[in-house]
Amino acid sequence: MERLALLSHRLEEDVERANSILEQANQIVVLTGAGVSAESGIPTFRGRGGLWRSRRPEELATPEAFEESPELVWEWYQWRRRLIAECSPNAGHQALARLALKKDGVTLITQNVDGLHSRAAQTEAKALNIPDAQAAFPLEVHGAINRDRCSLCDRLTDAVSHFQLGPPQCNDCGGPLRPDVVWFGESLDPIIIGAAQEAALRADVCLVVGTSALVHPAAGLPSMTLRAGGLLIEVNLEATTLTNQAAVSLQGRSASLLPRVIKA
Ligand code: BV8
Ligand code: ZN
Repeated sequence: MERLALLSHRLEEDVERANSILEQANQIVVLTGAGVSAESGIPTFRGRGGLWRSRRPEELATPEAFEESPELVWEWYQWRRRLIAECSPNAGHQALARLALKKDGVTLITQNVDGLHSRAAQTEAKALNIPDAQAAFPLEVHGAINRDRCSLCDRLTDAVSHFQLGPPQCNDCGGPLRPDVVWFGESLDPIIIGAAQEAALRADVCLVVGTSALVHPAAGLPSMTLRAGGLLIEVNLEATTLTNQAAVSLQGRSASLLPRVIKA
């Protein structure tokens, strides 16, 4: 019992330290990964039950895979869209939205394509009676699964909701539609990743939550804050390559830790 009490006391101290670092910071950048959405029921990629456990990313999340087997890739995204449609933002998304709505100088950046941060932004802005939720909408560096993009003319449309065997055709040019996400081997939108890198460079603190920090260039953002003299706070279920560079590393579930760290 003694050891458990000691561990939870230490965690409480770390939560307090993280909270005071955030309170004193002028510029905060937040980077989230699949771990933030795990407690909403959306599988992560590399952890237990992760999406890449049963399939290899190269088979499904690359332009070559889409070229090779458009039906398989399209079906996989349809399956993920249906799953995400049943899920809601959790207390971690809500705490981050409140932080961004109530404190100046906060930039949310997400690798997730599930749109849960944006949904939390809208519900929290309403709950706080803040007319404009914009401040809590994240930079979605890997795109958004609920948007389709034409592979030929880049026309954007809301994701097709009815079941469709294989990718639908673009109404403008007849090209095959694809989810508007960034696949491996594809460049990120230079405006979005540029804004994210600028925010990381000017941040006093980078709060990194629920990411294995393996996928670049997004995974390089926390190091940009560190190199520019900022601090790192990590919230994750397990240790990552960033853990030993963190001023505070909180090991645990983001949906329970974030509301305690942010207390906004
Ligand atoms: C690029 C959208 C320039 C799709 C994703 C060879 C050829 C080409 C490129 C490369 C190459 N070698 C390396 C590269 C670069 C490559 C890369 O980084 N590869 C890695 C894997 C080595 N990057 C790219 O290709 C990028 N583009 O570099 O362009 C270029 C162009 C041409 C040629 C060369 C370079 C594009 C990368 C974007 C890929 N798209 N997603 C889709 O989602 O369908 S990436 C995918 O991984 C997701 O977006 C996800 O967000 C991202 C990162 O994963 P995580 O979010 O970290 O999730 P993960 O499961 O890994 O970890 C979850 C963590 O949460 C764990 O630590 C777990 O412990 C924790 N956790 C779990 N539960 C909880 C929790 N924590 C707290 N609470 C909980 N409850
Ligand atoms: Zn088109």
